[in-house]
Amino acid sequence: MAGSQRSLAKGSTAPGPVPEGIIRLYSMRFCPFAQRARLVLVAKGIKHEVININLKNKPDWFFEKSPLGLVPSIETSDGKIIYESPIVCDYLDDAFPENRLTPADPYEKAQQKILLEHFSAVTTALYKIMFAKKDNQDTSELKTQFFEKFKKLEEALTKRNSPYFGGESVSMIDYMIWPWFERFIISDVMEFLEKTPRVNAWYKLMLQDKAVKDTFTEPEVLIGFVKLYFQNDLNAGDYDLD
Ligand SMILES: N[C@@H](CCC(=O)N[C@@H](CS)C(=O)NCC(=O)O)C(=O)O
Repeated sequence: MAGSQRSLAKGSTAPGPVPEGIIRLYSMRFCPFAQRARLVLVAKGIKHEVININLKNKPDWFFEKSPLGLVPSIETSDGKIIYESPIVCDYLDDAFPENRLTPADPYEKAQQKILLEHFSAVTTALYKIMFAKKDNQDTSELKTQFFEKFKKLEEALTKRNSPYFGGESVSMIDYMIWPWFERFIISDVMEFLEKTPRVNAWYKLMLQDKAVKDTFTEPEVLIGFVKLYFQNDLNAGDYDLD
């Protein structure tokens, strides 16, 4: 997996200036929001370096790099800081206009943003299931609620009649939602893909995508991370590193 260096924690020295011609990403190996930025960096072929942050024991200097204390954030060689994953991804697409991921057409662009809003209900439902599972609660009702939201994605592909959410090829919206599909295994909702044939076909196409392959985390590694995370292990983010 790319970006697999140990995380920097409290007490670490702040990294020096970003080298000319490079974007620096502050990340965490298992963060789906940070994966959005990693997907866009790879898909657009932007030269970058990744600095992983120990989110359970953050360095003090990290707040200068990300005022909300969250990953992802990016830093440019002239010291600009950009954070919040959709804003980071849009910035990257605008600042590096080759291999555009966002549609030029304003209506298409708006459609992608609307779908992203709908998708936030899917992620909320996934987190609810994950926490209920952790507490050994029954998740059947939560899974029904999840499927209600998830079905909207099948409807979107049906309406558009295209393999990807933005049309005939991969675009920004696909990368914005992908990271959570890798994490379906954690909430035990893989079975729902079988009930949504168009989304399932999209899922299989995405698995072949270069950026997806480059940023992919194996399911058993994700499961191992989540276990440590729930144990409040300070080094959960470094799970599976030597
Ligand atoms: N709205 C933010 C969410 C980012 C986020 O929640 N990142 C998590 C890791 S997956 C984080 O940095 N957590 C640290 C904390 O909550 O202190 C975005 O889209 O970038």
